[in-house]
Amino acid sequence: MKFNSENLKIAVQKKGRLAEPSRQILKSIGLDFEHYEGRLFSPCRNFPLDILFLRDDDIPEYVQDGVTDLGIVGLNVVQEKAAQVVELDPLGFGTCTLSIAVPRNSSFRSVYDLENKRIATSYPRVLKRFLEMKKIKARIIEISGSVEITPSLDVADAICDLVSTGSTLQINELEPIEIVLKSEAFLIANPQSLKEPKRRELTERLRVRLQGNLRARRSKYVMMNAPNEALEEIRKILPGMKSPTVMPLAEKDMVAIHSVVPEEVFWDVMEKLRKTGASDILVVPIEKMVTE
Ligand code: PRT
Ligand code: ZN
Repeated sequence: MKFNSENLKIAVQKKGRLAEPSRQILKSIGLDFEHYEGRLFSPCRNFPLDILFLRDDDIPEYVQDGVTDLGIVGLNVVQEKAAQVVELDPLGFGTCTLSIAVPRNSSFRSVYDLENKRIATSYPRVLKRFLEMKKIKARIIEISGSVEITPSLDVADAICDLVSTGSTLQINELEPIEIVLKSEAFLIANPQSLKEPKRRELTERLRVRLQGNLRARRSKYVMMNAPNEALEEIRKILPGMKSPTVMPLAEKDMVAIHSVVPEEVFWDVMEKLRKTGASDILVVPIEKMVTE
């Protein structure tokens, strides 16, 4: 297998939390590539793209140095490495927060109570910046793993670690008191590569596809029947998007209305629609969505 220098290159996590969803999102935008354990590199069969499988910690630097044009990695890692890369798009997976947590039985209530205390973390740079911003002087203890056990070992008074479900904190009798960073997987790019017309064009093609997928995932396709006279009101309720599709029904004075509704306002819109007399509301997931 040969590395093709003409091809665009993207680095994704080899093994870990972001590995499967990263490969999944690339497959979902129609890229055809092989993957099996131990493989470090895969060319796409149907797009001029090579995929490199790396440790997530190395991805920001590889992208910064131009070894790859693009990367998929948690924002937390990008910020901690302070790499010179462009944060292009959030990808909607790997969501977590980098949070400060304290022992549940401690007297610490806010981050200001941690003045002159010890905070253990694997994210010293991000934490340092945060504490400086808040003008809090605390000792940062850099730990590479199992940060959550440090308070019980009296190595630290508090921790600053990634949290998703919060169950790790709970098991260790810790409670979060402050969010330092909200993170999710990001598409990042090498700034130089974005300036080269050919590479930029390929990157944009990938981004359009990714956006199409993300938008689809964040929206639902809604179909309903409604009395003719409710149409105006329904139009006002259906948010943004293009105007809805309206079709006459066999039943007199009734129409079928189809529209796309963003996930975040979905229930709100549903409740309002029902009040207008809309009935037989059917909601289906959207697989892809390309607008403009
Ligand atoms: O081997 P490599 O260096 O590539 O991987 P890694 O072990 O450094 O990272 P990995 O695979 O654990 O995580 C990769 C990325 O996933 C992180 O950089 C984050 O961007 C993202 N992510 C999302 C998380 C979590 N959620 C998460 N919960 N990374 C780690 N965790 C930890 C958390 O700190 C806790 O210890 O998982 C544990 C369970 O969390 P709770 O809150 O669900 O209990
Ligand atoms: Zn890592």
